[in-house]
Amino acid sequence: MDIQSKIYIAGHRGMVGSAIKRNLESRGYQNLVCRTHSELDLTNQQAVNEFFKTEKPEYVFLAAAKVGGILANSTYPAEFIYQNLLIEANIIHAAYIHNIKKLLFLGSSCIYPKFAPQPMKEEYLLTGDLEVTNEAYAIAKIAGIRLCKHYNQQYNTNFMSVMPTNLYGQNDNFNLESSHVMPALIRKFHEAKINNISEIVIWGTGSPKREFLHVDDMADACVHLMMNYNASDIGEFVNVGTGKDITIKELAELVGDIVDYDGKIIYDASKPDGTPRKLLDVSRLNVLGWKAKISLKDGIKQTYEWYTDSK
Ligand code: GFB
Repeated sequence: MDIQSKIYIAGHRGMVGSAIKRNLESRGYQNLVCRTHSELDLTNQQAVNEFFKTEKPEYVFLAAAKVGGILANSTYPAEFIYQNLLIEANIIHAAYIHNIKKLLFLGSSCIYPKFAPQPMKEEYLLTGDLEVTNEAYAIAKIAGIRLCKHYNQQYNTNFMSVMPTNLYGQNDNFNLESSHVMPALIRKFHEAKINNISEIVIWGTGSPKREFLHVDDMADACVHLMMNYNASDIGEFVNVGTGKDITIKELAELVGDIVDYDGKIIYDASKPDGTPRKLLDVSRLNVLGWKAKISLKDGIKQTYEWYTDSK
């Protein structure tokens, strides 16, 4: 990928796509192609083909997806599987038809079995049953990985996949019904603090463990892999995470400290916990020369500042 390369970022307005765009721009890449949802509907095969035919991108970051937290995933499984399958199939097939030089597909750590041994190595894919709350999304993401693998196998394409752990950062979704836990906690603590509310309610038991990676680190890993490797160098896909996890209770206490809220935390066990633990084994990524740089504390501080500034 040289500095003049024409690069398409699918999903450039989302949390991950916008971070990839910032990262590429900071490295001097200027020939970036982006389309908003209203300009290009990625679930429309004909529109996607027309776009690739006209624009002829050389490199593709496939960061467009329908995403959400545990409640959105379990309430709208049909939308999660249908939309994600269409987006992936349309872009990956068009990338093949139009001879794209390299594509990077973003999956998710929920592709692993619910009770996979921890930390989870890439080879644990499809070794057990999935977590029910996000099975639909996980199946779509597994299909994306296998599309890349089988197009490489049959057509000799250069399509790579990465599996991010739970991400957070600027441009995240802070809607309490559809968000992931990090933005939900930042918002709940902030609103409780400014409205002098003495207790906040968070979902589940607080005992599940999660690994959190700042989206600027995620974007940096994606660009590092695109710049330096081909699909044949990295195995079927690469996990991207920090290698460290914490309980939701510990996370709530940390966010409470950063927001400076000293009220009580109540756990609503009628809400789902989801998978008990999902910690990625990041040794393959480390061997490929990349490690996370942003500490959890700094990342949450930065996200909290962004959230209050953007209001
Ligand atoms: O981030 P989250 O929605 O998704 O929830 P998953 C993580 C944990 O935080 C769960 C708890 O145990 C939740 O019960 N939690 C506590 C909360 N309070 C809240 C709250 O106010 N909001 C939310 N959202 N959670 C998602 C998958 O799973 O992870 C997706 O559904 C995707 O498919 C994504 O893979 C990365 O980590 O459980």
